[in-house]
Amino acid sequence: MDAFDAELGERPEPATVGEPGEEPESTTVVVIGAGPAGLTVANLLRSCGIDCIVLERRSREYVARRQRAGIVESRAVRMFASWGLADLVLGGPPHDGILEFRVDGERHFVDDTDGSAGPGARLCPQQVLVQKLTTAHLAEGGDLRYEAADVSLHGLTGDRPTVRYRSADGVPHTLTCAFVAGCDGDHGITRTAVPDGVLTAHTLDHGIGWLTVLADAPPPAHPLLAVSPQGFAAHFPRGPHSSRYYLQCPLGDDPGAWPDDRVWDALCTRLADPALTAGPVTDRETFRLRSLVHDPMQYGRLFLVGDAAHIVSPMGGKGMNLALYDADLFARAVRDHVRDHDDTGLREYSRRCLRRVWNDQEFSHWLTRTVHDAGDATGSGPFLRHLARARLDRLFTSPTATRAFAELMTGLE
Ligand code: RFL
Repeated sequence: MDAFDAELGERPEPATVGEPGEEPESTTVVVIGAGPAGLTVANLLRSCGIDCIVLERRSREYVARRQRAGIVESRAVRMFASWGLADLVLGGPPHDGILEFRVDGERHFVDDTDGSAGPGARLCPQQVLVQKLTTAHLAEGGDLRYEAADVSLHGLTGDRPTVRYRSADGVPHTLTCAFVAGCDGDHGITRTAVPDGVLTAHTLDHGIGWLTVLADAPPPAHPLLAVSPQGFAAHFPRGPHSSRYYLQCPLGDDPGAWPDDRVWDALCTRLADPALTAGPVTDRETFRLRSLVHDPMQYGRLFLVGDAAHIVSPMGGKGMNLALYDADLFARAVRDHVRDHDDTGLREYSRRCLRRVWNDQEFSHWLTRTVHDAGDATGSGPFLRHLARARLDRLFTSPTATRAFAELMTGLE
């Protein structure tokens, strides 16, 4: 039993062994999931010489194509720089630090840089980050196993947890490790390995529906949030020739109810831009805005990282960036444990992550309410609309309010 076991203060569960005749493999960390969180954990661990095995349910091609976030915020850029990995894993141009709010067609530009020294945010789409993290990890000889099925966790409160899975050819495998990183997103299995009653789920349904559309159409000059009586809309860059759009829509709307003509008409109206250039739509989906936090983010030797622990409404661009922050704290904690026998980082992991998670949840909630309440004539009612417009007015006119906004956008302490 090592120092970390003593800290657990629980009776260790016995770890299960593999199938008869099967020789378990051993590693320091098993990472479940090869999204931004899992790949960042893997790259950071490798860069300090700690071995890990990454298990991913999907194929490499599928994971590399998944398009979601578009900006790596300053905090995360600086995090990768502190590990010497920024040039290797970040793509895309720097974000110029300007965010546009368009309120009933009137343009307001807000500087969302916090004025501190150091590299700023990057317009690096999530799939580019994932592709670069994958390439970097494999180039360093990293062990990344795709199409891993039936992953299950055992003995999480013991000193050597085991992870079992089946490879694509149906062969069962058993891994033993010191720690498991649960980086398998909101619908993964790692959280389900935690006994009932250990984690508390704090949830919020915002009561707002969004249609999101990806298109091969010119990106905006600056990320753009638009408030209008027809509802919220947004236009974000996702590469030199592609854009992501958001349109507030009735809850439960089917994406099929939004053919191309309707999408472009609604965008032209809500963005107050009749000359908006359309392009082929490559993806369209509807979803409900919700927020979720699991507390604590740890059970025994399982550490939840990224979306496996929390979901943030997309307003404010925090989900992927929080995943990168968790990954950094987890990798540092394991490094300190292995190198210096210092378990402070492991003990403090959940508390430190959650402090940042709630800070970003609050910002995301504030921005979500503001841009929706300020515009949607049918939703929140006139009183809340006036309050939201007063908040926007303060943001556009008060340097102190702009500065506070910028600090939250950049993600700096
Ligand atoms: P991911 O990206 O979901 O990756 C989890 C990985 O785990 C795999 N997996 C398993 N592997 C093995 N065994 C199992 N049983 C497994 N179950 C699942 C999955 O296949 C997958 O590869 O979680 P991660 O790494 O925590 O990263 C989180 C981010 O993906 C997420 O927070 C962001 O995409 C959220 N998000 C945004 N974040 C931002 O910072 N800025 C944005 O602008 C932004 N836009 C968005 C978004 C999310 C969106 N969706 C999902 C509603 C826009 C949208 C439309």
